[in-house]
Amino acid sequence: MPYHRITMTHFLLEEQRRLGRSGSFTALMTDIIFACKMIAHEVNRGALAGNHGLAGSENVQGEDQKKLDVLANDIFMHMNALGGNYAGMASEELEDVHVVHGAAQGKYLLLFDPLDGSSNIDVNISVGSIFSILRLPEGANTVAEAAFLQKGVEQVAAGYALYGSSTMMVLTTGNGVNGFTLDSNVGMFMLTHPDLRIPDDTQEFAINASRSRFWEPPIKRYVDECQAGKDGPRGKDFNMRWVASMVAEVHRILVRGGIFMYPADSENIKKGGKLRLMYEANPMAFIVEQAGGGATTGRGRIMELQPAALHQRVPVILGSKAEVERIDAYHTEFDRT
Ligand code: P6P
Repeated sequence: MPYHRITMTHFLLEEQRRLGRSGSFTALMTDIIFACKMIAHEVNRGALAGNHGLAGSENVQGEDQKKLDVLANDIFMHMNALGGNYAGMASEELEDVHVVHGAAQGKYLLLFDPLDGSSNIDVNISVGSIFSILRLPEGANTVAEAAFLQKGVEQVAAGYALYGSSTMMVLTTGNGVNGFTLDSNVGMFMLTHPDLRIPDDTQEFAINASRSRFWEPPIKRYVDECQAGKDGPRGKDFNMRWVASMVAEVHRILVRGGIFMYPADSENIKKGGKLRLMYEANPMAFIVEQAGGGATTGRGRIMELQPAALHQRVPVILGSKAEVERIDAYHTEFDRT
């Protein structure tokens, strides 16, 4: 029967009833879903719509913005402002927070990387959107940066859209992780991956190996042991992947296990690492932990970090729990020497 699946909206309504949630949360997600559908359309049209290439501007990170970076950011901001649920928003593409309805109306804060991995657009490799939802702190009269600087454990929801061979959305609201695939014939995300769980063990690691000369000893030890294969200390062979698109890496890990590492190293340490805490590491850490995996800096749980700045960067090690625990142990041993 072709229509045995349920839509993402029906799934959210069922979860709302089951958890006794207010309808505003489902409304929040409806706007995000719309935004991701529109971005998927623009990504899939690619060069046909003149969406490849540079926008001719830089973002707050000092990175050249792609045309689709700007377009995706505009779509995310416009669509999510319409619903009236957000007090404010923060984007990788914007230096400052954006006040939407102020403290008077919106109860939530939306943080997002509108198009992560955008260096892959022109070469047609998967890219994605990452989002994180926080509550506006009780009693907050203004929506300033300080209101956003909450630990990852405070997230109400987190998710991503993956614009890949199929367009998918993955979402957690703190009750497990579920995946939805866009049926472009009817324009609806359908539940296709209920209750995603990350296998504790893996034989697949992901790291940008061109940076090995900068790595700290614990990371070098872990990767060397993986590369030593079945005759080495791990007693099994490993495979390596590197897509340069965090959303694609995390999705692969959710579906079949694995470990993703973007550690601080001797070259990026002055910036605190590569990936951003508030709208990349925290949402992905929430998703991975809710799927039974681990997400640390190598020296502590990512979601326990107290943010000091909106665009701060952080070391990221996430994926299959046993592997994250092993890498953490290597850091602990190293720090004791
Ligand atoms: P590198 C994309 O720019 C990103 O933020 C992540 O999506 C990705 O995992 C990483 O950076 C890629 O970094 O060093 O391969 O360019």
